[in-house]
Amino acid sequence: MGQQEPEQQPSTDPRLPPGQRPQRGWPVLHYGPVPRFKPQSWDFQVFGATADAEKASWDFAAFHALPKTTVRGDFHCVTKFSMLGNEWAGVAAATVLDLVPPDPGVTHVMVWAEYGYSANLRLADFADPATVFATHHDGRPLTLEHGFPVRLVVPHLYAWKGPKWVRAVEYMRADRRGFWEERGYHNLADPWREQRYSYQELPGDGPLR
Ligand SMILES: Nc1nc2c(c(=O)[nH]1)N[C@H]1C(S)=C(S)[C@@H](COP(=O)(O)O)O[C@H]1N2
Ligand SMILES: [Mo]
Repeated sequence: MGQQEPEQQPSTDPRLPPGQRPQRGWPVLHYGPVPRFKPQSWDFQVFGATADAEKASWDFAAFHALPKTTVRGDFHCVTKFSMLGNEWAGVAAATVLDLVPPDPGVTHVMVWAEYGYSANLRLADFADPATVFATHHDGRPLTLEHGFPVRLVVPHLYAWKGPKWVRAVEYMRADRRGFWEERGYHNLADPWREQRYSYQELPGDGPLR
């Protein structure tokens, strides 16, 4: 460690979780390359423990015909910047749960993106009314770098729980770690509890590693 963090002005904005600072502009942050969008082969799948044991899938047109919602939410990156007061439009995760009901034993979901990026969520976090498969930010379509055509946004959790370039949702009867959760990030990711790293996990916060 050695080096001290520079002293920071305490921010009084009540929307800022501990250790976060407000960010102007919108940085692009992800692991790996930006995937190409191929409209002909693009689909959005729901698989795993669905109520009828069938996989569901929407092509690009069908996905865009789903009922839309708009939510306001903050965006907290674990690297400590927060973007406050975003407007996200898209398909509510709750709508996906309505259209493709999970088996009653489902407790968690894995949200899958291009190139195998994934993030696991408790069913209650996924079902939150503000959790949205966003196609638009502040009235404008997402750019490729920010996840076009669809990214997940879970405003009450750190932003790594929101995969860009989403392709699938897997319903699960037990918890399993996603991409960053396997690489040292906290399984639950609540910014208000500063759940940044897996070494902070308490018994029951995540599956055994
Ligand atoms: N597919 C994919 N989604 C991802 C990531 C990634 O590496 N790959 N990084 C996450 C992290 S850590 C953050 S902070 C946000 C950043 O989103 P932005 O680039 O739109 O700011 O995307 C999240 N979604
Ligand atoms: Mo992040």
